[in-house]
Amino acid sequence: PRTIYLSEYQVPAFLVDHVDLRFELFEDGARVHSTLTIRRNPEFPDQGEALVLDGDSLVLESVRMNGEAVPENGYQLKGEQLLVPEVPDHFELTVVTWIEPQNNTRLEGLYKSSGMFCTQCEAEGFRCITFFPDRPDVMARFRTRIEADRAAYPVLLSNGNDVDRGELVDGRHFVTWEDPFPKPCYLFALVAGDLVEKRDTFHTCSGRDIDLRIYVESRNAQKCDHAMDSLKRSMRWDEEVYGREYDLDIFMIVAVDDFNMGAMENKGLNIFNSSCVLASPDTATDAAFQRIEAIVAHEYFHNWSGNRVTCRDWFQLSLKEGFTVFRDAEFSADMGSPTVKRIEDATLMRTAQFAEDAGPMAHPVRPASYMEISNFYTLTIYEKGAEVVRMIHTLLGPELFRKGSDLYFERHDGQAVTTDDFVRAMEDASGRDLGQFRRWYEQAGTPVLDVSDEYDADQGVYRLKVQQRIPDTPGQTDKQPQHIPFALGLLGADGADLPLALADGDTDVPASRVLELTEAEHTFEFHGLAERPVPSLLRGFSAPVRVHYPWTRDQLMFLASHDSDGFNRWDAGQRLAVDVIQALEGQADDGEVDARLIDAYRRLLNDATLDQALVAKMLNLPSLAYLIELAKEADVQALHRAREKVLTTLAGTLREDLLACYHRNDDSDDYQLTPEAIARRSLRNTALAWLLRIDDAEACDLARVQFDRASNMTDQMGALRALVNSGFAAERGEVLDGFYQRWQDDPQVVEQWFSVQAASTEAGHLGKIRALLTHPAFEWTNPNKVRSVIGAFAGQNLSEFHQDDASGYRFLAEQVRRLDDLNPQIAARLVAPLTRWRKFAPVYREGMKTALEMIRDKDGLSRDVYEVVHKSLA
Ligand code: HT7
Ligand code: ZN
Repeated sequence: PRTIYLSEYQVPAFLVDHVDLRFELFEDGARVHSTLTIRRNPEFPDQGEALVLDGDSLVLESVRMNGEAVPENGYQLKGEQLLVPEVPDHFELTVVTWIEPQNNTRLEGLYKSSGMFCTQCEAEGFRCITFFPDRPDVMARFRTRIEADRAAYPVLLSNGNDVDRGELVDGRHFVTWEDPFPKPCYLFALVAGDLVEKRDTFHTCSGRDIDLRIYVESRNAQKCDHAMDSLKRSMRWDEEVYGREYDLDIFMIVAVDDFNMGAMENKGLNIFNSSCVLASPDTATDAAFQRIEAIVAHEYFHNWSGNRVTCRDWFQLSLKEGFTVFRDAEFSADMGSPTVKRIEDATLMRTAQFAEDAGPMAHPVRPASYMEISNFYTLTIYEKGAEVVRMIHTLLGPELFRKGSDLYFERHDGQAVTTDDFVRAMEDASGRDLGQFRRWYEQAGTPVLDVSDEYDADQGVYRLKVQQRIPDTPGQTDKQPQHIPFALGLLGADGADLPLALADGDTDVPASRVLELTEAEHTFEFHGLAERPVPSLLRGFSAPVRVHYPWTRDQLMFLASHDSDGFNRWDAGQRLAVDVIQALEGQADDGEVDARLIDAYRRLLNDATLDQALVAKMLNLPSLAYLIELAKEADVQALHRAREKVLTTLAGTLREDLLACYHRNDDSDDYQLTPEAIARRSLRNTALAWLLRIDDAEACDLARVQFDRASNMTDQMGALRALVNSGFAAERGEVLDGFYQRWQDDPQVVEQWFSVQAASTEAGHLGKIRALLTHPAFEWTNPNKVRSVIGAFAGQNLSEFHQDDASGYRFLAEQVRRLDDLNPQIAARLVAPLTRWRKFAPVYREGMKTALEMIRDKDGLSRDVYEVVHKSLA
């Protein structure tokens, strides 16, 4: 496969002003009539250039130019592209193609899901529908007529407003949609199906009424309220926080069961993976409710950050994704607990994005090259990209940031632009120079901050030395220092924040500061300190960096109970637990768990004055994935044993406290989604899970009762998961069977049922995972089911996946080879757990590498999987 480079970007040779589409939808295929109004781009250097349109898996039926048939020697099919050598400066081109949505298992372009037609055009799916310059900087106005059988497809949707509808012969009908906003073709959408409509209205800040509609299969009609409420909250929030009003008169969401990602922000017609939109308390967990709110918001926010202002090319993907993730994170923080949201985001960064940034697929937030763009919908583009925007927000402050975003939207409305344009708007609005800051977009890898300190008691001066280094990544060495906002505080012996005076005699000094790191090394002095402070570093995870500082366990205990920054309290607890686990790694079974950790957990469990949402997070031990990420050469089984030792010691020692915590948080009220209620359920289910790790009989009874009586899925799933991960084999079998019997007709719940088993730590597991693949509810063509079994096993069940006989790796390789023929995007994503083979201890490494080679050697490997495997083995 060819590598595409950012440095080769050229403006498009032709622009498309208007697209007129007519879809004839049938059971054995679809005929697409496309009329493009095209003109040469005056900015393109060669005004004699041939017209080249992208295509993929299309059967070409006819080509007409300005209404006249183009003879077969007047165009060429070159590879998958349609080339028309002789074209005037302005013309209309009509192309008719035949496609087979019913056979489309890649789920790119037009495909069928549960009997309905739907589309996914980002990044390069539109070319699977018709020939087109499939690149985001070609923006056109679309008019779309959909024709289909009325009985089977009563609902026909596309972008914009419906402007015409009527009956056709043979029981068919049509609807025509017109989108007044020019858009790139990746935002095109079409849906045809037998769907029910849930309606609501949103009254905008300027007094317009927007017609809101969610379309779902009739069996899901009762599961739309949360998404609708989330949508209205998002619309209000975007008006209030960013001054962004919705622009069309109608906004639609459609739920589809087969979808490669979470959702898609098509203009006025968002298409969602069912699991990211449908929820009711009895079928969706708290986490699912929160995810739905965040994804609904994310897609809605794209209407401005992505659709009104879009990307010039796919190297700029983080322009829309990083900014929009930042926006949805702030929204979620405002809707719930900001500290908890920050902990969740930082955990994802530190566990998974840092791993990506240290692996063979590492790339900058603005990549310089790719083979297959679908592989670049990564944590780096999304999450690190959001952290980069957050740092601009931190450096500028909220007012100047808002000025910058206003300027960005105003300056670039209707344009396809670059991350550099975004930064420039921020600079121009604030007067700040972000020249060095731009390195965050260009340099891959996670910066490391080595921090050391000294205290001069005579002068009352505390000195903090901070050195930054950025590790090498594929194709990048000798990196330059980055501009890093480094938030910190200093704690006195009483646990209170000390004033941070940078010079003697400073008055009115803050208790927390954002220092700006720009050099490879800085030394900061803090004056007027009568005692040696305990540093609270990188408060709020103010930058996506690793911080190394030699905290003692006592200091960490102290920070975990006193830091005024909630995030750093949690972080101190995590660091303490990591230190204890790492120290136990490789020790014989009789290694002691530090009593201070047990004391810290006892206090957390019993102090009802603490913020319970934070306590619920602090109780979670660092995950095995995080411990692997921190290791130089990960011995997964040794880390797992050490972590289990800590967990079971805590559970055994704190049994009474856990039972008390469980009963104290008994939640018989109606289901509520407040941070307090979520924390109660989380605490209660954590207590249950821990007690079942030590096979506590009383807890087993509690879990059985909770499972039977739960009025919400969080509690039912909490009990199920705890039992599935316990040694109570009979109970485990019973609840799994009972759960399936009850929920077998609900695909979203069945997905959860699959993943709780695939992620279970029950020993001798692979046979059971294989059995799940032959279960009647498992579907190879449904990405959610594939993720819930294969993805959950390889991505979450690390102690079972990493076996020294390499069986887990061979299993994954087999499934990837099989999936590659069905859905390359999903296959490529599943390879991820193997890509970091170099990071693991030798006993694992060879097996992982061999599994990658097994995949590499498959005939007809897709470009998607080829890129991941070859880069991993390079
Ligand atoms: N912008 C959307 C990306 C997306 C996507 C990309 C590749 C393949 C399938 C896909 N489905 C959706 C999602 C988002 O970030 O909002
Ligand atoms: Zn997005």
